[in-house]
Amino acid sequence: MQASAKSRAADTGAIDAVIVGAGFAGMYMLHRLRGLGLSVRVYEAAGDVGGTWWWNRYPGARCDVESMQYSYAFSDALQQAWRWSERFSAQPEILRYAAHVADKLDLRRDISFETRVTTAHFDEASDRWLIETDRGDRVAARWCIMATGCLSAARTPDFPGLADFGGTTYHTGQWPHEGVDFSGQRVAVIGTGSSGIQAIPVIAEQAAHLTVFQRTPNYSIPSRNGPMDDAYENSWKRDYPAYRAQARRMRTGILYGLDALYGVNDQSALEVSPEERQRLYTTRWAAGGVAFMAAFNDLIVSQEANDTAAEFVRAQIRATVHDPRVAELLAPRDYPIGTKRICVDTNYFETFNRANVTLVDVRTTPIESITAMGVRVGGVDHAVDSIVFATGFDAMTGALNNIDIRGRAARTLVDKWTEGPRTYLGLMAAGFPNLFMITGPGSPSVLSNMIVSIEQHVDWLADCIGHARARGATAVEATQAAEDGWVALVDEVGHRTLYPKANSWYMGANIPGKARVFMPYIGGVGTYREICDDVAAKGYEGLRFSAARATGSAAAE
Ligand code: NA7
Repeated sequence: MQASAKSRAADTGAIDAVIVGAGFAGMYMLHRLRGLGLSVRVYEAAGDVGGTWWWNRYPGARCDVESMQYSYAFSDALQQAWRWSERFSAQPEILRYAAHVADKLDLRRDISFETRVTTAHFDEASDRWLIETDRGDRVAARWCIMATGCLSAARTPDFPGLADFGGTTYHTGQWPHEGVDFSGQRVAVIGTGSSGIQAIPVIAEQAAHLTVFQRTPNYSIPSRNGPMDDAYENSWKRDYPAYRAQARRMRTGILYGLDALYGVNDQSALEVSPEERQRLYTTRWAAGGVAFMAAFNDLIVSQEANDTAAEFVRAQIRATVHDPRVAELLAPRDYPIGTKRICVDTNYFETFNRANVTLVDVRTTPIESITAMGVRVGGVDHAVDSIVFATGFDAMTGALNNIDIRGRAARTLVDKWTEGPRTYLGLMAAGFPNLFMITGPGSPSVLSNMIVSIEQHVDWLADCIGHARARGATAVEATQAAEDGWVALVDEVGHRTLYPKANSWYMGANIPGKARVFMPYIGGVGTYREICDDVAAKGYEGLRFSAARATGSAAAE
């Protein structure tokens, strides 16, 4: 189905809810709010549904959560009917799935595509958000739900000379929809995070020459991707609801396959013999995927335990890459494994054995400038025809801070978050009534299977909004005390792990000047769900419900 035509600027008057974003979060939120009988408008900058999968069309783009688990669970009919073709789905297939869901639920009639929300201002007299878009829409909505994604504000570093480059530049997160043919070209890829690691092997097969500019090497586990096995698919589908329920209780919201062999091993890496450790790592390396990190229960809390896993991966890199100098450059050393987002690849390290691939270390000598001809490092010019920026995103807060959001007393969210994001449960921020974030900072979000976390947030929010409406409240707001308590907990739990040791986007470290705060809640998806359920069961503890002055009702705690 084609995306709808651009909406014309419209003064839509007052509606119940605005949702910003039509990725998996916005789509399901729309479905749930419709179910409550609310009038809803969704604004989406892209040309169709799919969010991150609409934008990230770079070669090799693929999900690192297994296909059988990276899909909606709210409809058994949907999960039974859809068939995935590979163990780990590629971007085009996930996008087709998103479009299929939009068709099935007839979502597009409430979505304005190619429309970016620019401002959201809270009107204290009416308890409504006044929302404007770049197409001139103006609408007043009781509820404003930010389904803006955690990794949606693409970032290209401000390299000197960038404007002078005579070739073509691309960002992995804003890839041209018609695709790019690199045949016969000299290509530069800058960045070796998940996107770079997926794109590099595919581009290397097409380009005449590929030069990879690496600042920080990454730990990457082979995906062992392949066609979907019918028996595996059927075993999931036979008992889908039960497996989904199990996954929701896991730390990451992921069941590591149905084979107990690859589940979470509740042993310390230090309590088994070196031979047994090696055997377990080898088995998981052979099985592929992020279940590698579930080999022991202390890999993210104990440096000593972590060192054993990190050394195992370094040994694999050395065994794979023929040139020992290149292997050493590719072997991460200065941060614990898993504390920067672990990568999952197909032939990444093998790609550096190709004659047409060069690795340039820009850690010791940073990129000096982009010139008309290419990339200059340490006075050496690397001539290229195209540059691919795989340089990541202003993660978790970027998309929110790009909107002019003003809450009570016209305070901006940017101002509130100067020292790092502050939320209650990653869902709301004090002083910003009726503004909800799906998978916001302070929730498990990027540390989890995003669709599991999205469904949990959407269901919780739909219940919360239903609860507010039932009691005649026109405003729901996190109390300052509840927010303070949650921020402290997120910080405390984060610091019980090794995560703060890495300069990661989880910490805001990839954006110059951004506050260094560990942003996601790392207590686990299962634990987090229990906390949220408990909050709701206690009458939404930590939230204040009130009625607008215009209605004459009194505030109700
Ligand atoms: P990431 O993981 O943020 O990776 C960005 C990469 O770009 C990373 O290797 C950076 O090195 C590198 N980078 C950024 N700025 C520069 C400069 N100025 N010079 C050289 N290299 C630079 O983004 P991805 O898109 O790969 O992945 C994001 C998430 O999307 C991923 O984790 C999945 O969840 C999906 P650094 O490590 O900062 O030294």
